[in-house]
Amino acid sequence: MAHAKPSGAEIIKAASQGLRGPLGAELGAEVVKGGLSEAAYTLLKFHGTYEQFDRDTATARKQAREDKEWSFMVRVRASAGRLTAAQWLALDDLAEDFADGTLRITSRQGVQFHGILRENLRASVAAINATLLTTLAACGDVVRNVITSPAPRRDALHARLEAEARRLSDALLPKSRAHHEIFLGEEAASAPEEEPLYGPTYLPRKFKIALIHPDDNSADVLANDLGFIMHPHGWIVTVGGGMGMTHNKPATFPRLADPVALIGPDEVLEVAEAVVRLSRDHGDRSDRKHARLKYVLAERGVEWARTRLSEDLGRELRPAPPLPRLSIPDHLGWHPQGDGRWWLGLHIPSGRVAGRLRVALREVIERFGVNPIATPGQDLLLADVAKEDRAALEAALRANQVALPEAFTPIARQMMACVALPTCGQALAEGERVRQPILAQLEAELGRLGLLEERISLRVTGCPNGCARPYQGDIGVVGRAPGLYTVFVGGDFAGTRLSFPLADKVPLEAIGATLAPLLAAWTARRAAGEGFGDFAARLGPEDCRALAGGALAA
Ligand code: SRM
Ligand code: SF4
Repeated sequence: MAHAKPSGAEIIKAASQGLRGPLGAELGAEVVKGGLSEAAYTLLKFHGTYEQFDRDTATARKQAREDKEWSFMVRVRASAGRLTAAQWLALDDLAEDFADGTLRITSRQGVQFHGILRENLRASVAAINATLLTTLAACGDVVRNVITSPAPRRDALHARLEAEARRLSDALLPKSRAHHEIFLGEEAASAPEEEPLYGPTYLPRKFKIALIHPDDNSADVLANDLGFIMHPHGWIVTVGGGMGMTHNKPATFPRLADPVALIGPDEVLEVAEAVVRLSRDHGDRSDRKHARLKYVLAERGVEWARTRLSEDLGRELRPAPPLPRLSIPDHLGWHPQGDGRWWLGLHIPSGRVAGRLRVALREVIERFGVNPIATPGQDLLLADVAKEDRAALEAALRANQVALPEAFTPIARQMMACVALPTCGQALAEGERVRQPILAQLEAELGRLGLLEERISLRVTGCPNGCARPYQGDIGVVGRAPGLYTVFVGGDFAGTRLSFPLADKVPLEAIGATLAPLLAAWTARRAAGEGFGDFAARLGPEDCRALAGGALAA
């Protein structure tokens, strides 16, 4: 496809000599004032880190003619969210020694640190690498951390999902040794390495992969550029999902991936590489807001994609069968793993591990040697608990005032909220920090209607980029401007249908009241077992908006 002038990021990548550019020099230089150059900022993402500044203090500091408070967010690529006890303890040390004293479980089974100062960045990345984890390709225009079912069920199905996720995550890493040179002290290469899959300019945009079994879509497979859904004859390949959009720019939109092909059980890596090449060669490199593979699929269609992939692979790909029914089980609380051991799923509000929760997790992970698993819902599963340790582990958590899952309402347990302010440079409104007030409003409305025990998904983001996947699920609350949100409804709990906007520019404190009439209509008129999102979708946008409009006017 012929495209217009390449975007600035493309020019930076092309000149970077395999993701090096000015990084080594700038990170080594003594910092006087200001942030990194644009090239260094752009390339740093591929190494798993973003330069940020504290948005809470920026305005006052500017008025006082002081520099912003610069620091780095560092993202750990934890394939399939799996960590060992030793890795968690090392990450916990890092949170204390170099970051803001918190760890942040992400919506893609990763772990983030915030507030790392430039002088500690290399040491932080090296410390992560020393735990046999990496930050390489945790961000940037490459294949990101591959996600899957977090459940540590010790059966062939889950073993396969985990193994494929790890294999893809490792195999699709960039080949450049720039990361090892810049962060890990490896001797510089005489020439940039070949990137047989990515090529010298890597991908037009980020690229995300999930693998699931239909009985566990907690990874929201259809939000990914590429998905693999287990099928009795192999895998259904889904292509072209993504959440990001910009308010009032209809050319940008969230999209669920299409089922494109049915492949054999052992073709996952080969097909993944072909889909990566599809994105590499056909994604729009002139406009980063139009560069994701979802726009290629939206414009060219499924048949076109399957034909291109078949040509690339040199064999005809079978069309995909209709998607099976997907569902999302509850991973929180105690569950037998099937090997005599148990896991305890803990709800971590917004994934933020801080204060006494951090202390308690450290204590139980150290004492009982349990292995943590980050979930795609920003929660944490403690795996491999011996039966005889269950009571003591629970008591240790309770002694530290850690809220166990039963302390949360179903809507709280399912809730996600993105990071947003003060670190995220893209935030238009608060996310994580308004999780509690938004939840409290919804809980109050649900309580009034006798619906508190209902399973409803609620996802909050500080901007339309969609980091907590707000356009899937029952209710999405998306930052519009400080204190104002767009409220979405009509998606489904299982993540197979996109929602629609119910009301725009809703003040933070009116979110519950805006949803109240629709929730009331749901109790009165729902079909047996009908979820909130399903009901809203059945009613349709117009009727839903009429109900919400009345509430807003009141
Ligand atoms: Fe995200 C950008 C945080 C999952 C879509 N995301 C960002 C940045 C790096 C902001 C920036 O560009 O300056 C955020 C860092 C904030 C901070 O201070 O930490 C950020 N995204 C996150 C996390 C931490 C949210 C969370 O609260 O858990 C998630 C990290 C996942 C990980 O471990 O890799 C996170 N981001 C997602 C998801 C969910 C998913 O992948 O399942 C999405 C929607 C799916 C998708 O990709 O379409 C998502 N993030 C975006 C976008 C929009 C991309 C687009 O196509 O338009 C951006 C902005 C961008 O890329 O330009 C973005
Ligand atoms: Fe930042 Fe927006 Fe992502 Fe929230 S959704 S973390 S505000 S980019």
